[in-house]
Amino acid sequence: MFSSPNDYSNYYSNSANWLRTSGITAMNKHFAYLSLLDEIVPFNNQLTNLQGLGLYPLYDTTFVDISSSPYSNSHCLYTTQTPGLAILYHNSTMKLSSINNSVWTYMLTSDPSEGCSADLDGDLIVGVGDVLTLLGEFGCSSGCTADLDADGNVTISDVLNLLGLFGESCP
Ligand SMILES: [Ca+2]
Ligand SMILES: [Ca+2]
Repeated sequence: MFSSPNDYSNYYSNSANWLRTSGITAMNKHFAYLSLLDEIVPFNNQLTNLQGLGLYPLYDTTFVDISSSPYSNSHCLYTTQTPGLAILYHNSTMKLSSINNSVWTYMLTSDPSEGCSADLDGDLIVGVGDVLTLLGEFGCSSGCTADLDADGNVTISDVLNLLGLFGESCP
């Protein structure tokens, strides 16, 4: 997600309305990359924004300066890198550095569905909602989203596949 400067409302001391409105993009496809030392949006306000979105505390914050990809599979990343040519800490997440290169590569190339293909409704856990979604597609033979074993059809094999993953949570 790329955000605008008005994500946090000082007047309401809360995240902007549009952040707290549920969207159609699954939460495991959102990533946040913050600067702990941001001079424009204090870190606590940034966290409030992520809470409004639902990303935090679903994912714990991970300090990228002392960890490496895949950052415990967190989607809430932060840094204290000095801004350098970016001048402000507010922009330090975008400066050219090996840390940022690693973080952006992680955010832009990680496949949230990897290892959790059975989470069909994107709530980060394989549960009843996914079973119902799969059953709703039972018998599908083209363009199926619930074709877990990728044989082109949604059959009993996919049901068994899903049940085998039941209860799994997704990074
Ligand atoms: Ca699910
Ligand atoms: Ca199948």
